[in-house]
Amino acid sequence: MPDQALQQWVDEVAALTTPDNVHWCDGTDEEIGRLYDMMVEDGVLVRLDSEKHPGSYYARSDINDVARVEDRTFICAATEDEAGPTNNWVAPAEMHAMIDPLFNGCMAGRTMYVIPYLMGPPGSPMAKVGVEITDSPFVVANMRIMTRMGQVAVDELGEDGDFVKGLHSTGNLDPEQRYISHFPDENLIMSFSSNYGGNALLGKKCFALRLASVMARREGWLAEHMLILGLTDPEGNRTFVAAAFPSACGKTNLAMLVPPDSFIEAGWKVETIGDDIAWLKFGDDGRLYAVNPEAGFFGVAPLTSEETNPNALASCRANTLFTNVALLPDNTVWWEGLCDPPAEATDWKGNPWTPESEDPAAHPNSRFTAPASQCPCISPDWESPEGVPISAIIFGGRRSSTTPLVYQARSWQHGTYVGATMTSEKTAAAVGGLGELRHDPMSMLPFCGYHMADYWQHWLDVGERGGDNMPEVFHVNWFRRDESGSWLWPGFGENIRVLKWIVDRVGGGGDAVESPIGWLPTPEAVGFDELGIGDAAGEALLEVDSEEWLAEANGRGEYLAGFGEKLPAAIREENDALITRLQSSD
Ligand code: GTP
Ligand code: SPV
Ligand code: MN
Repeated sequence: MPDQALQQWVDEVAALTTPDNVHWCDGTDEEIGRLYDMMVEDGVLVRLDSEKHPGSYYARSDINDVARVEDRTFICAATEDEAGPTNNWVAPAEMHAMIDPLFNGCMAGRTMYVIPYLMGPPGSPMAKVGVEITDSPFVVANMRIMTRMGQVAVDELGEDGDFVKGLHSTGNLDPEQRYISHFPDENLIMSFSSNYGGNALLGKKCFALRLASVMARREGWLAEHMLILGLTDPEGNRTFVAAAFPSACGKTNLAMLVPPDSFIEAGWKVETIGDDIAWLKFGDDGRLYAVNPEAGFFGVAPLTSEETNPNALASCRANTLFTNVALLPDNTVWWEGLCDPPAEATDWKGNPWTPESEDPAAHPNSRFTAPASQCPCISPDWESPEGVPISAIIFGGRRSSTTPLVYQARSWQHGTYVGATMTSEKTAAAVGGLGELRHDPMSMLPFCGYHMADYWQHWLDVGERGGDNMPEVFHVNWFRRDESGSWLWPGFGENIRVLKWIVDRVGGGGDAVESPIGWLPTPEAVGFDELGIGDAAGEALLEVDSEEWLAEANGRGEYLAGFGEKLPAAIREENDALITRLQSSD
């Protein structure tokens, strides 16, 4: 007997969208096998080589449907003030009047799939149920990898449980009719005319961040755009950290980092809990514990290689969906940076491609959808119902100048300010403005479901509650460049040197020098010598230029002032204090 409210909603949606059939997804192998066969037959998917990529498929999207669309993403809170200045707001009734008609009869001739899914580990007090209704079998296949779909969710829901409603239709993929709308007061998401990840897999950013952030504020926890990893030192001490970097700024890579040989030999080990989203809640001991609400990785393909991220490659060898990469004649896939270019390929648009072609073969935001359980370094605790205790929170952006490799905030309040004033260069994960520097607080600019200044206050409140048990806060930047435009820092596996310093600091060690922006490591503490990073590059990596930083802080002051009365005084005071420290450091 399904949940009554669910049955009623499904009936209502079917009456509105008039599908030919309604199919309740059970998430079994047989079901997904049939769907894959059907999609291959219909030409929606290509079945990949059964030895090199067993159980895996290749898809090309519409060429106008390759990334999140932030300008068409809406938070339909009751008032504009609740949504805040960083979100697009339309009143709920007005949005319904605009988009409900788009769903009118939109599934005629199609099958309507009802997908019950669980976000969070089964049996976890943090887990929450969603139901996505979609007319796209491609979305069903992705959701089956990214979430725990079927019976496990139905069981959790019971006969009268709460669930988040997500209504999705492919529509006609017209970008002008594309709407990703959130109704926090109705626990409802409505998504029309896109099949792309963050726009269409409604458990991910729409539920687990935008709606969950609203719930988290109400219930006293945090829903964050963060990876979660565990680091074991040679003595066997295990430390867990969570890190918030904006889209396509290195979360998946850091989450499954392979340490350089010298670190492996010394006994360092990295384990992955999550690569994109963390739900953090206080445990009985007063510490913050994190769970990964997802069950899969929706990872950026380009530049993923045996050298940069072997664990991601291993994760997406089998049972994976590849979207908008290049297809090779032997039914395998390729993307820029994977290995030497093939002599010929079919590019992401379906055109013949050779190494002489001008455009890339894979779209810069091409992705793999792969089960997290296939990651060689997945943590034995990745599905732990209570989550893992977090000792450090790391913010990070993509900055070619100004921001040093790593620094430690002075306190939780200062760390909240550091997160609130993050800036990063835009990437291909969202449509528009590639490379443009923008403020992206806590890497949640596109994902916070309410007023950003209220969200900062919530961070401060959580910090008050946690007191001395709160994690230490850090900021990293892997992307600083020299004058010729080359990366100053090798990144990837070598990032463990920065993680090691962070863990040392959390444990009360780690050589550090105070600077106006916070604590910086000494060059030795992050291994510049061993890496052959010379004095000039080393200085540039750890430089805090007072003039540049004064300009930065003044810019932040203007940005913060834009939040008006809701801006927490503590955040403004932190910026003022930074300016004072910079002025007296000359
Ligand atoms: P989303 O899935 O969009 O949230 O992205 P993400 O934050 O998980 O980013 P991901 O790890 O997929 O990395 C995005 C891009 O940054 C890839 O092309 C990586 O190769 C590149 N990248 C990741 N880590 C590093 C690093 O340490 N140094 C450099 N130079 N590039 C990196
Ligand atoms: C991101 O853009 O941050 C992603 C991909 O992780 S999406 O699922 O589209 O949000
Ligand atoms: Mn992301």
